[in-house]
Amino acid sequence: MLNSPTLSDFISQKGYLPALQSILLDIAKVSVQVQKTLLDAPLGGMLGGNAHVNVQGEDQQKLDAYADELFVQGLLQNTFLAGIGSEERDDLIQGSAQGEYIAFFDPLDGSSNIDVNGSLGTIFSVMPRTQTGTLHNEELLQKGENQVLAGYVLYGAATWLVCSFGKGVHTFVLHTQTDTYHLLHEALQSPKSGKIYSINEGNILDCETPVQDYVKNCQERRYTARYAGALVGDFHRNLLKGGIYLYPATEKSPKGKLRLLYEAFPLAYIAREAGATASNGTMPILDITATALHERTPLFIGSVEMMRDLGAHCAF
Ligand code: AHM
Ligand code: MG
Repeated sequence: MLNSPTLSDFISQKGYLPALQSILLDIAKVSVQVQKTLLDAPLGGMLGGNAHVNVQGEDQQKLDAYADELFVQGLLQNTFLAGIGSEERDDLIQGSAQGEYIAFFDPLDGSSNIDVNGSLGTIFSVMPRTQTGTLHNEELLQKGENQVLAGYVLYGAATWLVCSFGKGVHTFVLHTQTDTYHLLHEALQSPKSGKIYSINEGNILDCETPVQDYVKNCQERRYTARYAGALVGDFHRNLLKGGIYLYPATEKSPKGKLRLLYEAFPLAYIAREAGATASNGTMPILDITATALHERTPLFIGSVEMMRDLGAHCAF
């Protein structure tokens, strides 16, 4: 398998825009640091909270803050980036005024898995700028379809980097002896249908009736329920095997829990490029125009036939 191309060689051979190649390679480089940090975290006193509540109103974990710092510092050096938006930061961070792109991050997704050695992830999205000079907040108010690069890193039993430049989805696996990612799948296609549904069923009584009906339908069909409490892991499994992930609006989170710019947009982009699809229950995720950095959205994402079945129960 080590004969397969490295991430760097592969994206260079594909001829993607040099600026985007450079941004992705920097993300990959930081993800290796994050992976090493995760491996040593339990013995290094890095588990648990840091007594800080982030802008989301969520208890920040030490590793949330650490991963955020690694990505922000690592990516701010990239002069193609005019700024960075992160789940852990209140506002956009200014980068190079000459930069032509903005990067959005969920530096460490699945925070509730940190202390139990469950799977974790990093989600990233890159958008072009709409103005020049100093980065303005209104530049993040773009549609998901404007993304030019998106993906995620899954820190599981192995570390995978999954990305798309808008021409198919490619997966890479980290070789830990050399700290290099190597190609595993080129132009990955997700199954058109599947039998896995992923939802926090503890919330089911707080979901709208069409979502309850759909989940009941999955149970009647004897589908398999799988929910890790970590979006990247759940999405990745369903992408490979065929399945659907649902995080609807609930009484507790009337606008949904997940964030549009750095969770829903990038995963919807990957889904589209792999032949799957994503919706907020009313419209395709990639057609939504963001209105704020930390905007939340309901998210339904997965295999096209399962999404079609869900549509029979919901208004989309
Ligand atoms: P995080 O980015 O702070 O980790 O929150 C997002 C996570 C997702 O990874 C996961 O799918 C979801 O929240 C789980 O939420 P819940 O515990 O409500 O089921
Ligand atoms: Mg997250």
